[in-house]
Amino acid sequence: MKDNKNVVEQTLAIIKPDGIKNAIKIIEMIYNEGLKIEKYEVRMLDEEILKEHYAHIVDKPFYPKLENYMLSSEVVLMILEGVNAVDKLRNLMGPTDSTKAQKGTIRGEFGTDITYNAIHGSDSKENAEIEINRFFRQKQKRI
Ligand code: IDP
Ligand code: MG
Repeated sequence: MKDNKNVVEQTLAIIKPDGIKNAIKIIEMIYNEGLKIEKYEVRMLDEEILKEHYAHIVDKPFYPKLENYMLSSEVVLMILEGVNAVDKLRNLMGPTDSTKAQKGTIRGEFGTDITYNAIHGSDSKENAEIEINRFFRQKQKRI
């Protein structure tokens, strides 16, 4: 075990519109990985929060398709907690392109391709904090 790796931390997961119908199975996989849901909310996202969340790819040609997809139904936003939660969730998700994701990963089981890939997970501890704040605390701050 590497130093400083065995710490309880939080990460943000989003069950995307195509993942909703398998949400129970996805949550089961998350719990089997030793992570738990600290908080969750089912809601529609909007263009503004998506442009912020996907700022790193907002200028890509595929962005409009991604935005339509993410607006096509409600999503499940979850703060997950556990030892090494960020890496654990990313490993459990599999790679962005679902066709390259192994069976037993969430994208391997429930994703379709590189766009429709069932789940989002923060890619670093730093981004996890930013994303948790974006999706769960921003609303309260605006009041
Ligand atoms: P990640 O979700 O695995 O972290 P990112 O590169 O952060 O991948 O991209 C965010 C989301 O944008 C992906 O999950 C996927 O839905 C979509 N996406 C990423 N790259 C492509 C692409 O090349 N074509 C179409 N959609 C993409
Ligand atoms: Mg990403």
